[in-house]
Amino acid sequence: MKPELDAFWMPFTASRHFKKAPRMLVKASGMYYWDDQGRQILDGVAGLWCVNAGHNRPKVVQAIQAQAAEMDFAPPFQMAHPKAFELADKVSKLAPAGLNKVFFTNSGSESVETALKMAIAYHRARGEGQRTRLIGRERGYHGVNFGGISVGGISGNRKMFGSLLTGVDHIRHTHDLARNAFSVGQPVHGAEMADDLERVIALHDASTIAAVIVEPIAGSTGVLIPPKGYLNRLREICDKHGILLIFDEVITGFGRTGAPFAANTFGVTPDLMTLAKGLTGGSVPMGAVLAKQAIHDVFMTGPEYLIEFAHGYTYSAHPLACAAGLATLETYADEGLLTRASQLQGYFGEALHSLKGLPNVIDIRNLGLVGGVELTPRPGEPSKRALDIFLDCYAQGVMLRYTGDIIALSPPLIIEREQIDRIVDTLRGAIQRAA
Ligand code: PXG
Repeated sequence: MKPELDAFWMPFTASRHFKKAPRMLVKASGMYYWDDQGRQILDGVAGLWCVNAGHNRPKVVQAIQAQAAEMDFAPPFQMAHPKAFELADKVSKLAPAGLNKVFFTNSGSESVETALKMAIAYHRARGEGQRTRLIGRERGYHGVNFGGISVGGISGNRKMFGSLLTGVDHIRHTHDLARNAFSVGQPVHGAEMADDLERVIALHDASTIAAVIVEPIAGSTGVLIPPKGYLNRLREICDKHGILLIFDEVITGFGRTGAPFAANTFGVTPDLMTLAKGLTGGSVPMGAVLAKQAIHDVFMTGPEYLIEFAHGYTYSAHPLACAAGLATLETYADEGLLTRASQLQGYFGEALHSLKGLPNVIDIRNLGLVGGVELTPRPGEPSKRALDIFLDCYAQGVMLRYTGDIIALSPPLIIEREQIDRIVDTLRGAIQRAA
C-alpha cells in the first residue's frame, strides 16, 4: 500500500482490499468518469444513485462557482438567505400535492433522523405523546445514524452498534423470488405482505405507534420493487390507525422511477418524505424532508417569539447546496429528465432481461431507470461472485454497484440507448466470466 493512502478511514469499503489496488476517480462529465490512469468509465450507477442529471452539468457548475464567490455561508438559525426559500418553494411545487413544507438537511441519513423526530414530536404536539414507536421494514436502508439503523433492516449495519433505539419494530420485506422472479416492473404477487403491519399493530397497539417508514423501492438491499397494490395497502392501514407513513425517497426521488417521485409513480402519497442525493445531483451534500401542511401546522402554536421545532443543522440550507439545488432542478426541467426514465424503461428493461438464462442469474428486476440482477452466491463466499462481476465491469470501463450477490444499476437519467447496450453487454461478459 502507498503510505499516502494510510490515513483515510474509508466509509463502507473493504479498505485493505481497496488500498492494495485503489480505484481512483479524478474527473467527471456527463455519463462518464475518468480515473487516475486516464481511462474513461461509463457511470452505470449515477455515482452512488445521486448524479441524476449527469456529471458536472454546466448550470450547476456555474451556480456553485458564483455562489462560492458571492456568499460562502449564512447561519440558518434565526437568520436565512433568499435561495433557501426559493429552493423550498420549487421543491414543494414539484412534490406530490399536499407535501408543501420543506426542511433542509445535509444527507439522507439526516433526513431520516429529521423525519422520525418530526413524527414523534407531531403526535406529542397534538396530545398523543404515547405514540413514540417507529416501524421499519426488513431489508430497509435508511442511512447510518442511530434512528436510521434502528428502523433499518440490515443486520450487518446494526449488529456492531449496541442496543440502538428502543421502541422499534419491523414488518417483513417484500422480496419473493419464488413467486416474482424475473418480473418486469412491479411484481404481481404480494400486496398482502402489507398486512404484516396489522400484525405489528396488533402486538403493540396502534396508540403507541408514531410512524411507519419504508423505501418505495428498497435500493441498497438490491432493488426490491413493491408488489402491485402493496404501498396502497400500507397507506390504508396507516390511515385506519392514525399512523404517519414516511416514504424514504432518497434514491427514488428526482426522476429515478419515471416521475418526479416514486409517490407519483405508485400513486400513494406519504405524510412525510425524505430526500437527498438527486436534490443537488450529488454536487453539494444536501437532503430535505417534505411534510404535509397539517403536520407542520401542529407545531405553530404558543408564543410567536419561541422556536417551534428544536431541530436543525449548522449547514441546513447551505448557500452552496441551495445554489446547486436550484440549478439542478432547472437542468431537470430544461431537459425533461424527471420523466425521461418512463420513456427509457421499456428499452432498459428489455436490455436487462436479455441477461436471463446466463449462469447463476436467478432474478432480474427493473422499474424506471433502476435495475437489479440477482445471482446465486458462491458456496461459502457470500457476495464474492458479485464483487468479481463489479471488478470485471470496472476493468472494462463500466461502473456498477453490488450489494450481497445482487448487481444494482441506476444510471444517470441522461443515458442514451447505446450506453444502456454497452452497460448490459459488459455485464453479460462479466457474468459469464464469473460462472
Ligand atoms: N435512505 C435511503 C433510502 C438511502 O438509499 C440513505 C437514506 C442515506 O443517505 P446518506 O446521504 O446519509 O448516505 C440512503 C443512502 C448502496 C448505497 O450501495 C446506498 C446509499 C448510500 C450508500 C450506498 O446501495 N443510500
